[in-house]
Amino acid sequence: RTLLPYEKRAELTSNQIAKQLFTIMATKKTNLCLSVDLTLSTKILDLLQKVGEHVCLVKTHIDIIEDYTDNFIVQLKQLAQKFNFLLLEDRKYADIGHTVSLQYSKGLYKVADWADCVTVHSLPGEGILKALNGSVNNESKGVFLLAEMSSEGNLITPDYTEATVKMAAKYPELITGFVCQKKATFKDPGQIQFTPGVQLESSKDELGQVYNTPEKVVLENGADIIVVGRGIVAAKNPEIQAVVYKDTLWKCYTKRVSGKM
Ligand code: UP6
Repeated sequence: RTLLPYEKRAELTSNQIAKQLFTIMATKKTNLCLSVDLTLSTKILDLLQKVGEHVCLVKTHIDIIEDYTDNFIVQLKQLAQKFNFLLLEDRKYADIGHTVSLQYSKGLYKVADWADCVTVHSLPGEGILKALNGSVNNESKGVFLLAEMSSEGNLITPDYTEATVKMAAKYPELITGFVCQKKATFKDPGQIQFTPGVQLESSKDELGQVYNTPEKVVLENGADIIVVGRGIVAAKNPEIQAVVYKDTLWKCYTKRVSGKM
């Protein structure tokens, strides 16, 4: 899986969002996902105006925004179109199927209306995937299922990870990939390894987040889309920093698929 180029893998997936993401990555030459963890909509839109061309995917936590309006979504979608990136709402759904289908499509944020894909915990069992599958009908939507986490002391065990990957195999049209840390976690080349916990230097934050370097996550650990939040948004110049991450991560990817490691 990790030696195949993205454009090949676009042909091997059953999920429309994974196909689009592989294609965007190959076209824009970026496997960087920006996690825009800012709490003001204007700040988010300003930042995306500057870095949109450097990312394949923008990850939101819509429920941390303090001045949310529907117009924010209109503008977010315009930027996504202009710069050719997709939108991932990192909601990490974790309830019974019925509740999740409501959380996904109703409420203030109506995530189903605008997010191309969402993150989901496997913890509640298959019902959560059935619920999302049922809510999306024929639309192209995707799910990144959490198989591992980046934070220290998280309670996910190897058995849980394995059962998560097994569960996903029943929903190939819904599953875009896995939020995970390790190459061995899954084999299907049509699915995307989405890896958070990345900064230029390995380190930790004060609340248990663990950071690995681009080299480690892409070359050793098999990451396909790499999530950077504070490494970019808290930098003095986020625009310059986004380019540094984009170039570094892409170099690691090209080295990986060249087989000369
Ligand atoms: N995230 C992780 N680890 C996981 C899953 N998700 O950090 O296992 C998310 C966080 C945050 C982003 O919710 O939005 O990825 C990482 O941000 P950071 O680069 O600023 O630490």
